[in-house]
Amino acid sequence: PAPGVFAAVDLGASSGRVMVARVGPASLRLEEVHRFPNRPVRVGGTLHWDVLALYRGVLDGLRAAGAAAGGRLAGVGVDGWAVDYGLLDAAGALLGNPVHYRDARTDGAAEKVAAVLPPAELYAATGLQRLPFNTVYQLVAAHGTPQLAAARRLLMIPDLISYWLTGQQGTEITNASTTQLVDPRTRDWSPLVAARLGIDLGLFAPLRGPGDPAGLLRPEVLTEAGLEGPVPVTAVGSHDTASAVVGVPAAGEDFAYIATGTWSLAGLELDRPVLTEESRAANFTNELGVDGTVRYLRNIMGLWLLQECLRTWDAQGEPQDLAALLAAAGRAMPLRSVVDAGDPAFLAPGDMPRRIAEACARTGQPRPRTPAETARCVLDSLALAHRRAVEEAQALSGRRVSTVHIVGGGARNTLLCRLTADATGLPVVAGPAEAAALGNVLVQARAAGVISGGLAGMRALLRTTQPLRYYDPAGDRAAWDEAADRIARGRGKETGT
Ligand code: LFR
Repeated sequence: PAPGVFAAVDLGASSGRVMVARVGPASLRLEEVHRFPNRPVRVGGTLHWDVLALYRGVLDGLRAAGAAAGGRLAGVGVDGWAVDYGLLDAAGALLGNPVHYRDARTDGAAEKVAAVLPPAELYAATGLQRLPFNTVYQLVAAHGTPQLAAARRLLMIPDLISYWLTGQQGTEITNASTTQLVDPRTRDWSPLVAARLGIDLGLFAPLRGPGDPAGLLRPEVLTEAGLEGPVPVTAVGSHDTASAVVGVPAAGEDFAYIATGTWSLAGLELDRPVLTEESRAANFTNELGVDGTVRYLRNIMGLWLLQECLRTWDAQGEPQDLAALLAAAGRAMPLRSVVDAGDPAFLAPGDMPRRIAEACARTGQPRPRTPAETARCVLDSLALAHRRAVEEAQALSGRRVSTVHIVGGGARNTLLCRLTADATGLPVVAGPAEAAALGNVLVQARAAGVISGGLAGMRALLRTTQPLRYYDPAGDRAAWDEAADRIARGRGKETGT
């Protein structure tokens, strides 16, 4: 088969990008052609995504992709963050701006849901971790609003972008699994959960899977992007984390992954869900992956902690240079103060340095005083949360691992990678940073017949074509154990257990 030029649209919480990949059976070259900021907007007390600005960025990106590819693209795929959605009226028009998962409208929704569907039953049916913003909680929070009443269709964000590009509606399964309305055993909707929560499954477009056709770019899009048609759009792992896990360059099965970016998603790839009571208590999720896999993982606050510190320092007139800050953090005293990087207290936007310092003080540790000390606290804490997730995922699933792969933006953060190797006591392979875009184009290329085989083959192609970095564990095990105990004690205190 001839090499093909594919475009990946990858929408992250802090930026969107369009990447062009030249894919052949033994070659894979990725190039970023357009990156645009994703800046949420607060309107009337509600935090929204600026979805038309994102779509503008997608169109500009496709134009840049066309220019890089001589006007001809073999395909386009769209992935993005999970759980959020747009509502359409009966004519297919968007009803309002999609709401951001960090918005406070879901406060108290989990309790409302628990009153009609006990958490143990909900977990047994969906295998999803308890995150305050799961789609079901958003829908329960929106219950009775005129907007939801007027809605005839709900499209997850990547599916909404695909709809605007093609005119065709669908619900891609990897992202559908984050709604908490899908049964991970049948990989289909759970009528039980929907009925108990009064959610109309007719709102959702038919399910489709990674590799399924998702329509053709509309003529107006071709014109705007300067592309020659036809250009097929393919459903990929439209949840960015599903695509990022395809992009993990692992050999064999005994690996853990940490997809790092705004979030750290740390866990294992399994072939069946773990729905035990222990798994629920540990708050592990069973999201659906490409090729029938299950992403067994836990959400950790991730580099959001640092991003939000940077934003705060900026607003306070003390802007920090990231490279200099990370270098200073590398020299700061290790493990002086650490926080629980899984704590939902860090979810909402707002003064992050203060919230971190308060969490340290509450658990009897010194408050970080400088930006470097705060950054060190964040990175040590993330490494500890990575360690805990990797250890618990193994214990709960019975799968042992010998390597940890770090993919996504955090793979560029050498301090985070080194600390994760030290904390887990396992070798870390870092890269690719653009794992989601790579997973996106690999699934497209396979659907187009340019490459063949399963995840193992795609990963072999990544290993031979993408630059990777290796970190061997070093450092003082006892110091990491002691810091992990400090966090566990603090967690016990806060939950009263
Ligand atoms: C990562 C991610 C996570 C999801 C969170 C919210 O970008 O998709 O997997 O839990 O964003 O959608």
